[in-house]
Amino acid sequence: MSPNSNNKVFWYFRNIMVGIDQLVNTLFGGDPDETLSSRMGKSNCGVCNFICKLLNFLEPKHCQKSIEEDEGSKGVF
Ligand SMILES: [Ca+2]
Repeated sequence: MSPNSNNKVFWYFRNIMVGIDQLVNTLFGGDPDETLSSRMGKSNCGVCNFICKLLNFLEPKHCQKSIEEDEGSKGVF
């Protein structure tokens, strides 16, 4: 899915949210190219599993579907 003239406003705000998401992941020591959902989907930590379960109410299997296999190598922690 990519932006077109009919939904540019949607994509504008979606892109801002992804940017904020990746900034927060970076602040927590993660790869700046990876979203928190992808990182939590790969992780098995208790807090991550809890947050992913909450996100499942918004979108089923959100964290699993968000996993970016090619990202994460630049994370510090
Ligand atoms: Ca990415």
